[in-house]
Amino acid sequence: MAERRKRVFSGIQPTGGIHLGNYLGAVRNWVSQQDLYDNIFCIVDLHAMTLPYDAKGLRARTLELGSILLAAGIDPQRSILFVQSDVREHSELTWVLATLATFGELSRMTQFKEKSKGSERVGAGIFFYPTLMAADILLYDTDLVPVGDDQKQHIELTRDVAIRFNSTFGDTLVVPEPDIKPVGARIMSLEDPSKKMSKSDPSPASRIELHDSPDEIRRKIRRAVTDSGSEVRYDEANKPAVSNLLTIYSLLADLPVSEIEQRYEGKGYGAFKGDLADLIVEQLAPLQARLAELTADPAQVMRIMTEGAGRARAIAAPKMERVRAAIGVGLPEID
Ligand code: ATP
Ligand code: LTN
Repeated sequence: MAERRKRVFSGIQPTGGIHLGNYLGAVRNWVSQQDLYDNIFCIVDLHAMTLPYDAKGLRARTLELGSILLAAGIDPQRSILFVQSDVREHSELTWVLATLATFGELSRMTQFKEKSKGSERVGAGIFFYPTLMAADILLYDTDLVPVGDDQKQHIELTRDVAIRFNSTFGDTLVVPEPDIKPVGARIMSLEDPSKKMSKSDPSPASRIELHDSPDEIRRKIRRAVTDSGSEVRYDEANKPAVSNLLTIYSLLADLPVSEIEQRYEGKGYGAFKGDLADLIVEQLAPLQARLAELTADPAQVMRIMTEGAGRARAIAAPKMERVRAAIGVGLPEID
């Protein structure tokens, strides 16, 4: 008998367009691995509520992100694509997991510490963020979670909570593994190579967005910080900015870094950056063309995601029933 294909689950927040870090660290891998696994991808709108946000624009951003993911190559024939809040079981399981995660564990999350730093009023949502993410993953018997490096700690917590659930209530939840690639899992800011490229960076010049025009892409790459010297060489410790640009080049051109170093030997940063900008423009062009088509047909995108929610619910609802039985809530079954 054929072995069950591994189940992949991952999520992305509708907090704005997506950038080259999201694409190279996560989305591109989701797309390229679609044939290998049984895939579920989720637009996590409930997570987007954990920091102050504009409620009036959230639905539009959710739809836009759906179009971007489809344009990037998520194929509804091979993957389920849906919106988190459409499947109510995510919220229900979050509560259960919140009773198992400890205050100490959640307080130690780097993302919580960073995102709550300096705010006067810290909503409890950002504190419980990892239990919602754990619920996303555990509802679908997920084996593998493809993400960027920044999510590693949240997946560790998910594993710990699943193991705790199983030892308290009996074997119910599948303990997932992270899938973090050795290259591209942490693309850095174009303005400060000590920080990751991020949607929440106030400076748009720090990131390339997937819908940036060719002019914007060329300008951002031209202005991207470089290191002292003029050699195009990979050296994370001494040349973090150039190393980041080399990583981007290598992933987009599908060439080893050593070959790119050779190609630009003695040529300096200018030629390298010009070609890198051309490469980004060229690689994003087909995606942008598909995005324009999908944006013109929102009904199609909505249909795909509504159908995706139905397929997701068909997995999540019976799973939640098993969790309810294991934890003992509700009335006894009569036989
Ligand atoms: P923010 O930086 O504002 O917290 P984000 O850019 O991390 O937001 P998410 O929706 O939280 O966006 O992330 C979606 C996916 O992209 C996750 O798998 C995350 O690990 C990955 N990712 C985010 N930033 C990077 C980056 N700079 N390099 C590689 N992967 C990244
Ligand atoms: N926290 C993730 C987004 C996310 C996610 C998930 C990723 C929410 N739920 C489940 C993988 C699996 C982030 O990228 N910031």
